[in-house]
Amino acid sequence: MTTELLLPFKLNSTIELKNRILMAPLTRCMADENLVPTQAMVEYYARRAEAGLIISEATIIRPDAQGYPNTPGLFTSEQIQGWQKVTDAVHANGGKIFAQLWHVGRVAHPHFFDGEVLAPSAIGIEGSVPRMRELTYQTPKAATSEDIQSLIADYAKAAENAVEAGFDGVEIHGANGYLIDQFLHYAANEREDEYGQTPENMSRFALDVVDAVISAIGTDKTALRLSPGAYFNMSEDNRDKAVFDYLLAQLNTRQLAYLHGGIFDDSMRFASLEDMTTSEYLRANYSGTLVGVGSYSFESAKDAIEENRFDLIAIGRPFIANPDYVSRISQGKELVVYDDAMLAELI
Ligand code: FNR
Ligand code: 8K6
Repeated sequence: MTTELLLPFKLNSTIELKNRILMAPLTRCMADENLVPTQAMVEYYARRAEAGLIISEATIIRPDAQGYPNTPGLFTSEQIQGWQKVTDAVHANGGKIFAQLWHVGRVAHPHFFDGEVLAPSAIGIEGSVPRMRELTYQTPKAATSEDIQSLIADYAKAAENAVEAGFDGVEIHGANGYLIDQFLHYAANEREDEYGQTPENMSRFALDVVDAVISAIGTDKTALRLSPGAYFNMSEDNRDKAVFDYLLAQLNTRQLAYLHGGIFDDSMRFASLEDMTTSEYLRANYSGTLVGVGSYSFESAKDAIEENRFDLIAIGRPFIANPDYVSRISQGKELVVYDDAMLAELI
């Protein structure tokens, strides 16, 4: 079967992907007690090297970034060495892999680290850590200017660590209600300094992180995920669109490796985005390489790319169920249907 989806795509002058299918970042909570990738994770990623690009599960940049059990890190030498085994195995199988850099902000829980929960403002979320009902979320501390500068520096350091660990680049996790996204939405950001109140100020943290990572590892290796529509741990606000309009205009001047929408179902329309879907809104406002995602099948992704609605597709749950996703769809073979029960082990 020949289709553009299965042909090579140049992200930029230094990175060429062998096809347009990305494995979406998928948290699996399977790292060891020191948040080091295990041998089972090495094999799990190596089995998926047929993807044009694997994006790693979200990987925390420092201890207070953690909100779920056993999520891997990229801040100790042991973690860097653990990831080196993953990237070596993916490369040995002819694949490429980016690390997704993560700080959960107010979704963190001090059960996992010593210290405070940091966020743009002291606005908590309801509920508790998934599958750990006794760990209810706390009201975070509004980050001080010094906290913000140290967070930015730690994203850059984690990006350097990723390159040291052999990753081909990084995707900054700016989506899904976590730290960077919290700065971008009025529901979580009530700051009165240069990081709040206006679209320009609310975009500043995201842009500072992007620029610090670009300075550390170069623009060709730097990508970003954004969720312009608030949908996860966050409420929608019609003022948010102006923030993303501003942010995307700024990102258009930066030549990122790609921009990736964060959404579970890209047919969902957002009132706060004038009734557009995530990919429609990003395509209309962002001029660089765009990755679509969210409940796509091979067929619907093929149509979307032929219709120029985005350039690359990220596939999540089907990749959990089918390590050989790319072979199966290229050969027209049936896919194993994803089930949440599959999250219990790494196949
Ligand atoms: C996710 N998703 C996700 N997103 C992200 O940016 N970082 C992450 O670590 C995770 N983790 C994660 C775990 C699990 C179990 C699921 C199901 C999803 C979201 C994921 O990248 C993707 O956007 C969605 O799964 C939608 O794509 P599919 O699954 O419909 O192809
Ligand atoms: C987004 C990161 C979540 C990390 C937790 C991993 C385990 C949760 C598995 C549940 C998968 C179901 C996906 C549906 C979530 C809907 C969110 C809007």
